[in-house]
Amino acid sequence: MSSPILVTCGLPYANGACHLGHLRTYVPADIFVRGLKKLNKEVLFVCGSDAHGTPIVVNAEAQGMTPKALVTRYHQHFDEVFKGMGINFDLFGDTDDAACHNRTQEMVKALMDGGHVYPREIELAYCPKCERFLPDRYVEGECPYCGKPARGDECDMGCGRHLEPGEIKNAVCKVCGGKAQYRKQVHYFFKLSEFKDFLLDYLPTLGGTTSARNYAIEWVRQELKDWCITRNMAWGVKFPGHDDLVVYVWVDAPIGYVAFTEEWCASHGRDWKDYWKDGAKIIHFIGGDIVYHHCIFWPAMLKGAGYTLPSAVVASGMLKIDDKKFSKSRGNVIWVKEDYLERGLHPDLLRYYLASYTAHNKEVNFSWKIFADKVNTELVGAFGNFINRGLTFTVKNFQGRVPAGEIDRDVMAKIEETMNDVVSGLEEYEFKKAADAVMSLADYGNIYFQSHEPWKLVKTDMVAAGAVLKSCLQISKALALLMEPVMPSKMQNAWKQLGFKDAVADRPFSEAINPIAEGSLLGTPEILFTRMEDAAIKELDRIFADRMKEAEAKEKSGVKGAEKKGEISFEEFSSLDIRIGQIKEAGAIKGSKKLLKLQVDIGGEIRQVVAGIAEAYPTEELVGTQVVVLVNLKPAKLFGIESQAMLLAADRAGKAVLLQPRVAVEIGTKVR
Ligand code: B3M
Ligand code: ZN
Repeated sequence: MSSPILVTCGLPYANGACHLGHLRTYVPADIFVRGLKKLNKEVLFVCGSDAHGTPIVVNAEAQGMTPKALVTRYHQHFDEVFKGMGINFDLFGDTDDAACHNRTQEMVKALMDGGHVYPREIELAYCPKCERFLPDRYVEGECPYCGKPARGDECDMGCGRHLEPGEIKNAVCKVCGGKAQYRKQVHYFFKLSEFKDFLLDYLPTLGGTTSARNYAIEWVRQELKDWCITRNMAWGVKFPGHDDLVVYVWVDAPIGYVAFTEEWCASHGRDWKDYWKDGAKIIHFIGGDIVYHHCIFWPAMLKGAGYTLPSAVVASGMLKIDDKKFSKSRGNVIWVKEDYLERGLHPDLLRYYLASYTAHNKEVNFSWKIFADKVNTELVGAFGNFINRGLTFTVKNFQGRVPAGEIDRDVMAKIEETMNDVVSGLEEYEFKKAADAVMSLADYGNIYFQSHEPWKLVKTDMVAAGAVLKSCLQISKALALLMEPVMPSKMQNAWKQLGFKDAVADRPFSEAINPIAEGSLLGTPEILFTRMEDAAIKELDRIFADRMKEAEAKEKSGVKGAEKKGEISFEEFSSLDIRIGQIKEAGAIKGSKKLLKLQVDIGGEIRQVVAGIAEAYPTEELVGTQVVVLVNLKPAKLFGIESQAMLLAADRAGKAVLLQPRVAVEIGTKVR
């Protein structure tokens, strides 16, 4: 047997729900693995949750949970969604597994023993108020290269560079909002610069998508700085010999690939070294934004520690929704569980969309409209229709059995050509090529059926009719076999309708040119794909549009800005004079749609207040209501009118909601 193949997918951060952008990598990888199995290859497919790193710690803190609890929650979520989408990992692990801790320590020690790691004193952002160092996402500031606002480890709004610890300028602590200082500390560096020649030799031999390889070569040619691999945190994999340090998340995350292989091998009586020490074929599927880590850091680490190098890195293009850049905060997102699976939409439809929309390294645009068009025209109109016509016609006229006769030679040739295109599509990581080839076989089938007019032949020449239908059934058999990697569950259904009792997933592609047996009993024809009606598309579009609107309103009302602020003392709080007041008069302000001029009784004294509540309350409703008033705010002029206090309000979908005491109290009562 040829050497085994290991396929991995980039590890999702266990820090948020699965969205459509994630599937852009996982679905094609699953298609690829299913295809390899149909070529009788021995293939192992692993992935897992990325459990470490500062975003998880920051997020867990904000939600009042432990990082472990947060990771467990999202780990289960991803596991469930992947299964729901028919993505069948042999193992879906978690980088906080013991196996990952052990393997990481092992590899880091190997790198240290090999002289590839050294300590160096650097200046790091430190928050004197929180009394801690501020790794990665704990700090925000300015990019030292382009000056744009940046996060501790990444210039995400500017030039996109990876930032090394201490590089960020004008650092501010994300926890308390205070200005950070820079303090000296010893950290450990991986001598990446020493691997320049190795990488320049290795990268041209790396398979996968060309753009990934070329980017990486370009970066290596330009600059290769040593890489700081330790962080001051408690959550993560301990750096050997230093209890106060963990390794940077991008060290242990890819090591997860090795650890998951070990875990699978341990429970299957196999040796993980067959994969990672003895030159198996290792193929990484990743998002296009993490090429640097997989083509530069990772091969250098593997080389330094003496492990098998990846043979291919397959990077997917990004995903847009309605031609707009995907963005969670802007609501431009489709959640796989909530918006798709839980609405009863079939996973295979989305799998087909993602595979067939465009080349793997290009950007996919998703919209419900295109989705419905693809389903209705390609899957219902062409593919499903063809299989159904041949089957129902045979069942009706040939007692549900495969008729006798020779299969048309042209049909066999077309099937063989399709099979070759599917295989070369998979080999080239061009999943669109594979899906399109099968779809064109369905088109060919429809034309074949139409032009041979079996509905006429059954009246004049049953033998000829039988031969035509047998050829059609052969095409259907090929369609089910060749499309199985893309639409596994729908094709299992088609397979059953064709009378097969086993799993289509277990049959090789080559079965497509094995003639369907004369006289064998067909199953009961049923509709494979159903039309997406306009009403359903409208509803999906509405949900999406509402989410965008809600996000926009949130943005305006500053809910996003309601992150933790710095602590204040009780004395500082007490310096606010907040009282219960009562609105006595309310009137419009000329030229402003939003503002009202109010006279508010704050307990024996009337204050004039300008408040942005015109869109939320009609003036007549306001008079007589009790409100919460900040009395000692410095007066300000709005639209030329002096405002001598401020009403407290919350925000709901962009509109003000006034705060009120739960029961009426005496006017002027102090709020404390
Ligand atoms: N957890 C997710 C990302 O950056 C990151 C991938 C790790 S792969 C070893 O897309
Ligand atoms: Zn920058």
